[in-house]
Amino acid sequence: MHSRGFFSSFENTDPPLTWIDTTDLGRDGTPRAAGATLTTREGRGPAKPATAKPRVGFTGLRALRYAGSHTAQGPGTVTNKLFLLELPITEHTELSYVILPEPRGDDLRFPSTYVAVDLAFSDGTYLSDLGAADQLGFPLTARGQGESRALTPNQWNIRRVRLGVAAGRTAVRALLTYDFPDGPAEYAGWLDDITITDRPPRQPTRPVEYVVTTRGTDSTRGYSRGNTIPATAVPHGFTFWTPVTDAGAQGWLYTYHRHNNDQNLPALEALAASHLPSPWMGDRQTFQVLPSVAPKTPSTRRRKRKLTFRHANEQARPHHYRVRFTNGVVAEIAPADHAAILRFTFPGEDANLVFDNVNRHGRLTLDPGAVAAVVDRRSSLLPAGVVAVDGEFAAGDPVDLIDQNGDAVARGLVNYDAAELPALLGRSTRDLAATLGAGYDREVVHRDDLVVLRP
Ligand SMILES: [Ca+2]
Repeated sequence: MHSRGFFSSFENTDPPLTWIDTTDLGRDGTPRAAGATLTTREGRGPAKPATAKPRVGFTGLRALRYAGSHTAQGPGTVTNKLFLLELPITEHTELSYVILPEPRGDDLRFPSTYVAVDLAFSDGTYLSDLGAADQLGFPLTARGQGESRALTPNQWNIRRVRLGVAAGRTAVRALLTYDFPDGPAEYAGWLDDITITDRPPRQPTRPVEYVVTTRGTDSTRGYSRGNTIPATAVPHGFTFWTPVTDAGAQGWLYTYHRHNNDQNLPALEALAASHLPSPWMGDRQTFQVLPSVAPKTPSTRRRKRKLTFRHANEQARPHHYRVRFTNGVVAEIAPADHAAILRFTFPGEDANLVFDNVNRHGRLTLDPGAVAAVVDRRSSLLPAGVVAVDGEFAAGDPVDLIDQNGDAVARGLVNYDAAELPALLGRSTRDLAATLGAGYDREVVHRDDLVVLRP
């Protein structure tokens, strides 16, 4: 905690809970609980969230677990204290948090949503007494949040509340309250990223500034929250331009949270042109580019080249996409009617761009001798040097030539259909011509149709 604000994501580097499983005391010194219990402690995050990555927080690796039993018939309420604060509130102070209420059994009253963060002030008042409302206009009280029906169970929901109603007071405790009118019930969920900070209201001057294009991307095949991509595009433009978290996909190009890495960070594998009408329809044609600060020649492999970032460092607008990766590189996209302008800002001397596309047509794996022939001697690729064939392609299609580590070393136009090649592998052109006929002495990829990717 410092004087200018408060933040905890319940990570090892954040302020720890001041109190674990501890009921708040009222002004008269009695525990603020009636007919319900509540435990509040740090944990690993939800086990089976609908679209988020499981067993991590919304950010970071940890979150606050809340869980309790409502034993009374009719109303029950309980308030736990979480953090000790000493925080003056101004007209611009904002409280925010993310909350994931878990469904309990098949209880469609969703008692887990009747939960809200509250603040106790030094004058003995509570935020929940002051008529504060969340960003949707619903009361920021536990009862008001549940009755709003606006908290989606099993999803991370953000709640923002401007604290101007409490300006001039000093927050001394952060609290969590459950308040449900119709017990008995069981309830539980997760809380993360409690933030109290001065945030002057933003005043958008143009309609596009109201739009966040990543909205709708926290989707899976099983649960759509929009199934969108964060496209930058001009109205009726010829192409979309989008960041891509799975550069091997032609459907779900960008996943907001679920495919985060071990540190719960998202990563981009490309910035791409797209015509995607829907993830169920799939894209057609692709063009991908990604900056790299790898010294010498960067790896083209998706898992090696991808760059992590935080959504907080991502501005996703219809007219401008900008992300600052954790390695300091900044990538930006501004769309035009038939193309886009991309700008990359590198922190140091090593500055590369990796170009790629989603290639489902074919990959030929080369033995080391063939890699040397193609890369070092710029020779044509012959059947004898190919050890494996992957994918679907016809003669004339582009294919990737990869080494036995899986790295693409060249790309070229293949002279055979995929179905023809397996019978030819490892055999000399002379042998093939003798046994299969004159047409089979041709190269797999002619040197004139090759682009070497590795110098
Ligand atoms: Ca966290």
